[in-house]
Amino acid sequence: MKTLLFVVAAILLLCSSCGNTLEKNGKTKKPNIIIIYADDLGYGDVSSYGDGIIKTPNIDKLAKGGIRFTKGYASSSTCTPSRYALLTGIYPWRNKRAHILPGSAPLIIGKDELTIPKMLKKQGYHTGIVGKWHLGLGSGNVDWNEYITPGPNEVGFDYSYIMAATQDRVPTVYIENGNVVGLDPDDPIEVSYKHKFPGELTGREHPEMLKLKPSPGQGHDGTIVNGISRIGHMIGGEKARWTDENMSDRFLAKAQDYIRSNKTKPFFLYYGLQQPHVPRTPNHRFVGKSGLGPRGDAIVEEDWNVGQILKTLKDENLLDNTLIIFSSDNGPVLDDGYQDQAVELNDGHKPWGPFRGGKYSLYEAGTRLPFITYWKGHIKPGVSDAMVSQIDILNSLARLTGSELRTNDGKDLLNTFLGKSNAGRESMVIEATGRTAYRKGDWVMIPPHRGSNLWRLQGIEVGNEPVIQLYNIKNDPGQKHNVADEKKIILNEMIAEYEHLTGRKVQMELPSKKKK
Ligand SMILES: [Ca+2]
Repeated sequence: MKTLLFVVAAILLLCSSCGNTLEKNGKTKKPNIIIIYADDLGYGDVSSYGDGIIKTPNIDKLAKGGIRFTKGYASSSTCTPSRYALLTGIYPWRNKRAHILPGSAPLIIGKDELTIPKMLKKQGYHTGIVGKWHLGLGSGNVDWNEYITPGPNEVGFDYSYIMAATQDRVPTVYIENGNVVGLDPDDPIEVSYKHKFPGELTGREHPEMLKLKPSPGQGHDGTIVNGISRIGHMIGGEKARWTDENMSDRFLAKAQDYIRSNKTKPFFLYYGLQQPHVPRTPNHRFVGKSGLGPRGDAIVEEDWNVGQILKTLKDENLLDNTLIIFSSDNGPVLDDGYQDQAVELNDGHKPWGPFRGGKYSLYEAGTRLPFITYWKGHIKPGVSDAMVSQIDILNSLARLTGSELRTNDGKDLLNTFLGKSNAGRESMVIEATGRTAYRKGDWVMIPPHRGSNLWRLQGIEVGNEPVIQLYNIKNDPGQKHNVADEKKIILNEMIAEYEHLTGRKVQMELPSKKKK
């Protein structure tokens, strides 16, 4: 009998250490993981990073209580590529379909591709996404009135509550686990990015119906929904259409529900905030709060959401068992398609921080963003100058959760993300609307790219020059001095590494040669 008891006790003891998924003191040992991903939020938009003109006390709480990375990067300076790279750990320029997608585009993540939620599911996680998706849905010619597949639920998420693309694109409906929320079968939805539907009201033809007018020439003059015209065309689904001013609250409530209903097991939540992407439509509670108009108010609203997530975790006693990663998908833009006075009311604020460029740009502000890791009681607060990219998150979380899976492009920077090391990646390729550049150490090399450098409508320099550009970001964060002629050794080294990595050839056009 004694022997039997000993064996039982030994088995129990063994099991208590045989898997992180076992519960201990009512809490799961594997931490919950939440990625909070802002949309078009710039390096300087967060007060703990920037000039503090817009107050973001809740994001600052994460920054002050966690690791605030000063060299944290997205892989790309636009939505879809960055989101693809974050979830798959693969450079977006390797996937020809990873460009800014229309709302009718098919899913660009392959069935066999590894994703963060797929990897975490294998480690016993429940996985959910709430908010912006923008990685395509279906396989082409989606019927929005049926189960929409493949989508997030087919690439690793157990639960999804999303908008298909962006707030400024049709379809303007919420989709829960592949079904349009609140769809009336007698009022079916049709979506087209090629033609207008008979009877459809557009901003182009009915500007008198608009409460927010599109900026000329940026394509936001299609279907009118909630007094705002969108990119693309849609008819039907009247009852299912969202009200922009309630979107933030809707997504927040769904994110909170997800946390509460999955608190007994390890969960992964990807919370894709829609702010401050256009159209900027803060709820009336936030209107006028920033003093900078709708763009600033949308950031104040976004920050409040972050605070509510923290409060929910605290209330549910999950805060010391949840790793939070906060970042943004790309750099900032002021006029991005609507006349919301973002330029006129900006009042000296620098959304791009000390850097050049913004959204769409190969210059630094396109991809260098707020990047914070926070885990109460586990991460010692600090500031890290290590260079980290969002493509490193997959491999790092794999190690955190005991998975053997890795991607080739990502690095395992877990110790850096947890504040135990200051070692970052040495180099990386950055992308902007299909063009690429090479960032290494203190340097960035931008190959010659065709096209206008200044995107006049958005007021952003995107990095296109007919000559090679080389900047020392440390000494020249504003990228004012192209030193390609003076620093030949570093230039040649970077060109060789870039060509090897990307398979793209650099045209040897030096600034001095062009001046002759
Ligand atoms: Ca974006």
